[in-house]
Amino acid sequence: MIKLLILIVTVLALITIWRLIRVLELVRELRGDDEQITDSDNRVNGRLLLWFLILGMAGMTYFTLDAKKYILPVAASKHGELTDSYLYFNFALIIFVFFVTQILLFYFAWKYKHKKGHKAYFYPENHKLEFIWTLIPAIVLLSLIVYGLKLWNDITAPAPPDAMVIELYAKQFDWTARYSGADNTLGYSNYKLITDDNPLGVDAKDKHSADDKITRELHLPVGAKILFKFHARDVIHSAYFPHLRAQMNCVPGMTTEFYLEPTITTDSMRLITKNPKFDYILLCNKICGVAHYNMNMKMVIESADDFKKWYRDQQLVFAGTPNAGSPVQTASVTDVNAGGKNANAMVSRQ
Ligand SMILES: [Cu+2]
Repeated sequence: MIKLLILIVTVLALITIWRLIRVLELVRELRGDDEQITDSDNRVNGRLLLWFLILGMAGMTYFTLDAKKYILPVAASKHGELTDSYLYFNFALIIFVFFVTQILLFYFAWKYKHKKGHKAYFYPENHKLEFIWTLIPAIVLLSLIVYGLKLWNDITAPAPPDAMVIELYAKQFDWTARYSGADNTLGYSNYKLITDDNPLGVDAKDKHSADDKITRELHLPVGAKILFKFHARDVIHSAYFPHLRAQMNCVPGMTTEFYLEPTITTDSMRLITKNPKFDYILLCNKICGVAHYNMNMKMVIESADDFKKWYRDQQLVFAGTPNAGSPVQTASVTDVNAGGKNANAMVSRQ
């Protein structure tokens, strides 16, 4: 109620000011003043522009520095350090150009305000000047684009063959990880093989499936080379690792990949962020349905020894089934290939 009253008072005040200005204008007209804007008006406006510059710059600097608390901590992956430095270089450049252009803009508006008897110098063109101010931004932007493309190429380059393969499986509304085990090869999977006991549709017939392990938490050994293979069951999801500066879409019917190397353990990151409760997180970054906001998985980056200990205790994909290693009852991959039109595309051969 108070808010509404404040709003009404503000609107009424604005209307009053507007009407007052109109009255003053009419008085001036009746007096027959033809000089609408005087030198003193220009001086006041010039000074106001300078104050706008100073207060605006101060405010912008203060709020930008204050917003630092919202940005992510240091990147925890090898390529993340590169993308961050590229981003910060861009920020520095933009801020520099912003300050130079805005200071000149408002300074000139103040310095060259209209004075009685002064006439503006007519200066329509200068080809040399135009050439310089076109060439310099063009060179800067081109180098940024070329370097950015090179960076993108490096980030998305194929993973080395010894990278540890982990599947990330997205569905409404959770994540499941599947580790490929000692053979470092994920067993076949197909959506037609999905049952309550086999939520990822892993084919038990495939010999590579035998040592695959399914987990509800994502653990990564620090410094290891990791190749993620992404799958989705229902709609498009997006695997987003904010602290690793990585994101990849998970698309039903196809395998997408992302290669990365984590560089900072959870424990070290807790010290860096001075937050003893800090945890890495994997989020879904595509609005995939009503519980999208809640689609996440805890991620732990730890030493190789701690990882081994944790991994030993994880369940094999077919550990719970009585005939572990035998064909899944619903369908085999051969049936699926014979029956389904697009089934081949759904089978992910690793
Ligand atoms: Cu999702």
